[in-house]
Amino acid sequence: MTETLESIAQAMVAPGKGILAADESSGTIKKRFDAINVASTEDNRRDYRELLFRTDEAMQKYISGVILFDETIRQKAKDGTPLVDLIKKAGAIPGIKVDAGAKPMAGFPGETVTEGLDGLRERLAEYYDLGARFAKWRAVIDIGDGIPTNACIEANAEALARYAALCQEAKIVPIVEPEVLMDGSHTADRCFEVTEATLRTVFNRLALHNVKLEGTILKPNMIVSGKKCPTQAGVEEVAEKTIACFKRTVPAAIPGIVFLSGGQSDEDATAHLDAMNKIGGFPWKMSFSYGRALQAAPQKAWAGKAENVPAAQKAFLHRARMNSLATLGEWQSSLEKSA
Ligand code: 5MM
Repeated sequence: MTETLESIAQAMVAPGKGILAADESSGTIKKRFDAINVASTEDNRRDYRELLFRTDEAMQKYISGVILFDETIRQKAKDGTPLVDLIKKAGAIPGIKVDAGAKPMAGFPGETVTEGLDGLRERLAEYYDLGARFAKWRAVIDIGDGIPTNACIEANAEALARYAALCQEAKIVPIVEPEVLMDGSHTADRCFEVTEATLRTVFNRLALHNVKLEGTILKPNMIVSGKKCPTQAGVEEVAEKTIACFKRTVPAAIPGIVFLSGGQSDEDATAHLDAMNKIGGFPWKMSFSYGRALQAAPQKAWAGKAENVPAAQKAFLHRARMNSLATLGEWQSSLEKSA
């Protein structure tokens, strides 16, 4: 079959499958390794990611694609096999994070704009040759006193649209990730308001830049209460509000919405996704592109020790399976307890 943007995007949200976000940049993976007392060396990062990509059952049955960091897309497994080949062998699609990070926005204290457009055309061509068929760019929108400003939302949406257009020119599917952070004490309704405004602007800019929606995947936050909000929205409320917000703002031509976990507990991230799919009645696939909610458990089980690799793989398989069930609305909390 000829590979098109549409066929790649459809494969990324194939039934029962979702994306493993393993694109932690150097600073973030160091933070994750610090938490398990593992030194963030090139070999340790390789060993850890290799154990994930060699979890055959998880990769073959539940993972449609993996988002990689620049180092990882060039890295080889201990036996010399390129890590990208392990991913492809499992039937998953390699992807690449191409943004250069969220940087303080001049004139707008407390807000950031994501950089990385300079030289992006050339980098995308190289990543295509290295095997990437989709990419990811994350914009960060924080909620606080007087923020986000329209200027911050507009600047980030414009960058996302320019990135997405360059990806499609390079035959690479863009994952468009505008993340409204769950840090802070705001309510779920405030999260709704900001996410709605953000998504409206993002889809406006995607249209302005002639981005083909059929070949684009959206990676958003769910509508949740801020972590420090005294009243926390329950599972049903999160599911209903998230669906309502997306029905208002996300065109039906988008093949899939793959959520980020954003600091939710593993089980909350699964329960919310499951509740949305149990409700159903929306035009897009709703799946996952979790980083922390797929990796926290295997990282803890691994703790940098070779003898813990089977336990870490078991933990990764379990989370991948639970989230796969959630994409079908077939998860139950009892499955967590029995495991
Ligand atoms: C895996 O974390 C990704 C990379 O973050 P940095 O650029 O800060 O290192 C991150 O973009 C991730 O893909 C998404 O935020 C989703 O991850 P979570 O952990 O929120 O599910």
